[in-house]
Amino acid sequence: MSDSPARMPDHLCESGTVTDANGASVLATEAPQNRRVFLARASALSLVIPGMAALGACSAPESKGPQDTGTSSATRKTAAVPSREPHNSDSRLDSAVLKGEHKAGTSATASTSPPASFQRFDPVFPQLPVGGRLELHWRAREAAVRITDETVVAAWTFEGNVPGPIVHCRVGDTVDFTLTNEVDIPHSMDFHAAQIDPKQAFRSVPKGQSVNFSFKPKYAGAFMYHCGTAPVLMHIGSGMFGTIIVSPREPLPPAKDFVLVQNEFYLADAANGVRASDYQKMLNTLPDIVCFNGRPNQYVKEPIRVKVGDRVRFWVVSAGPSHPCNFHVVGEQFDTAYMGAPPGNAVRGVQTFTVPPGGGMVCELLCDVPGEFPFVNHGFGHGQKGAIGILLVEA
Ligand SMILES: [Cu+2]
Repeated sequence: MSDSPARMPDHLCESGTVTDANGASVLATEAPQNRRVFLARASALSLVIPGMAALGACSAPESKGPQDTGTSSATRKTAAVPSREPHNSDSRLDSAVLKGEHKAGTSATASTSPPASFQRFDPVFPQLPVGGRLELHWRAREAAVRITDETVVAAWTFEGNVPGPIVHCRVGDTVDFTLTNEVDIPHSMDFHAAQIDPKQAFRSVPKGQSVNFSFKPKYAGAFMYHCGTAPVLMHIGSGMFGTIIVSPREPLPPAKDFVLVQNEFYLADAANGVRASDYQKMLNTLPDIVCFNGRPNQYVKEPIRVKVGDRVRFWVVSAGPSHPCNFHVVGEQFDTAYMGAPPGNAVRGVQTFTVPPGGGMVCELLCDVPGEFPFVNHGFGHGQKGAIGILLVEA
């Protein structure tokens, strides 16, 4: 893309001045120019991640290290490369650590060998913690994750998988969480189930450092967690997301519970058998793959099995980063869907329930007919890209 004024629309000159229909100058808003500058930077950098694009977006490389408070604006102005000042368009939480030095060549492509075989992601969540307390110590690290027999993704992960581990607790339990960052790019953790000062708890940490915080979930439901380091789009889009299930204090009706977190993959061509994420594709919001629990069509290949008479409860999260999940089970209806924290706000007789990106919904159906019931994102442009599975109801 050219940044030349000659190629720009006539009404927008280089200075960002906008003219009206009569040629009179009117005050330009900042947004178009900021967007144009961003796109110019994006085209100047290789926006395939992990790699220089990630570094450009996440760091101020002229800075010397975590203790460096930054360089002068004069230094930045004389830099030969496009400006890489942090542009926290998605988050204002991490400017304190974005001045660290982050080296190139940190991608999983370079440092990790592909996993030997495909592994189905188990949609069943763990038992409740004993004593109402959950202590988690996770690592942010890079990993090559095989999402189909043919496709290996170079991912940024919590604990080496996409999605990250399923967390399960109850309303009022204490979740004590520590994240240690093992890689050069800063990372962080944002639990949607927490009410907490995000500037402290969700702050980014550089390599070798940890962040710790605890919280007591106030509401039941299916909640997303994700890395909140700017640009958030890149960190979620590269695999740093998952689900925390918060059960209510009073048990819900007995059911077979399953977690489905939908996400999109935006992938570059394979290099050495591994596909990196493509940030420009993320910005264009046209995914290559949309899927449940990080692997397209995995529950077609190996269905979720229940029995006639079972109540099935789906805890559905859309991690995005950009698209909703229009959740539908073919040949079934949700007898109950919860608009908010279950068991409150129950809606009866729902055919399709939309889960927005960054949201989670709980829906139940009673399996009184045997058969194979496809569960899909009924936005079929996305269902077709892998957001489909089979609920097998056996007699
Ligand atoms: Cu991250």
